[in-house]
Amino acid sequence: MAFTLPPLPYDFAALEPSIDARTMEIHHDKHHGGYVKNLNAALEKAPELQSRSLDDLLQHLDAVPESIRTAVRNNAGGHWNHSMFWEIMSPKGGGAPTGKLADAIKASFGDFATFKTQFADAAGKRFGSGWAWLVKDGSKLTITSTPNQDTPVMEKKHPILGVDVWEHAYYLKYQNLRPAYVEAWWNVVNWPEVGRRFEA
Ligand code: MN3
Repeated sequence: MAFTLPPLPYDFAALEPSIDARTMEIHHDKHHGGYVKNLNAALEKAPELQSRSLDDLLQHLDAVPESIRTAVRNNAGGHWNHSMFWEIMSPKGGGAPTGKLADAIKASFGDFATFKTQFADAAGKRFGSGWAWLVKDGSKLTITSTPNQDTPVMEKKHPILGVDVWEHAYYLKYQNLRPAYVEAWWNVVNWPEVGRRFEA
């Protein structure tokens, strides 16, 4: 069965002013839509893989024929990463995590402010296009980053929060000012959803 583009769980303008409506529209419809379309096109050349889940494809890229492996890596990664990205943002976002997630952040980083500084640092230092991640590792949390559309899922890890630092995620509003985008992005982080993913 072909992969499909999930609808945004809110309007394009819902994350204003942190993320502008035009960026959200292009990002979801054109960029994420493109990953889904290109993933399906690549898998037409390997029908035996079409029933695999996204996680399964990403965790076993060595089982993908070499002729389409890069296309599957980039586009399955892009589909996975963006599907989570829309969910971990909300017009009612921002603030701080609570419950078990808050406890885990404290245990892993000392306090929430230190976590935010380290996460923003990982986002800022990712050279070129990519993502910064908060990854669940047992009861611990770690911060990492990946280039392009690579995802911690490829290493069988469990990302619970990620920020897209491709220029397409912020250039219309923030131009080259990635740190300003990341600073504003905290205002739309959907902590209850991140907490749900942590406890899943
Ligand atoms: Mn993107």
